[in-house]
Amino acid sequence: MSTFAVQHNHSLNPVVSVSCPRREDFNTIPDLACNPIRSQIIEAFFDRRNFRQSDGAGTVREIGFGEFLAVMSHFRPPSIHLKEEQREAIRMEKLRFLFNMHDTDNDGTITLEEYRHVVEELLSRSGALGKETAKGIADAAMLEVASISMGHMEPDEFYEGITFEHFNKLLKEFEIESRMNIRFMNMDTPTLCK
Ligand SMILES: [Ca+2]
Repeated sequence: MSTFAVQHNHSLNPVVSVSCPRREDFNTIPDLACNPIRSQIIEAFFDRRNFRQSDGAGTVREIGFGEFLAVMSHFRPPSIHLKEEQREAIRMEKLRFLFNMHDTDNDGTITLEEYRHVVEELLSRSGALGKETAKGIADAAMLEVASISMGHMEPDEFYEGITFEHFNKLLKEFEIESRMNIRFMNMDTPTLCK
């Protein structure tokens, strides 16, 4: 990735030269190649909703260093010294990030169509399952989500999709605040800075 070049001059003051990364730059990251939701992760970096300072929606073609850091900050592990309300705030922030990743049209609901798209992407990696199978799995999973979120539904009732409130409820047992993070271990500095 030749996106953010960091150099040091003789006085050890970092000189950061930045070129704005685009989607194609992220496609060249080897560690992302095998990630089943690679396209969603890449798209998240270009989604205005994840820039913190921005109240706009929609996507951008390229991002600056500030936006890159803002998106990366959603993956920071929580400190062990957090108060309960701080931990909850981080949890909600990470949940919102994940929710936005699936609610691609930003209408506040993950519809069956949006959910099918994610499941198809996930299963297409295996190569063994066709589109119809993926659709069947997504539909069955959505039906279960509907029954958890809504309880009893009348036969003529229609489940519009997963709202953020449902999403939070579905993942209440999952410690997203400590699980959704990127840890930089055994980092090869030259690789990062080339
Ligand atoms: Ca939506």
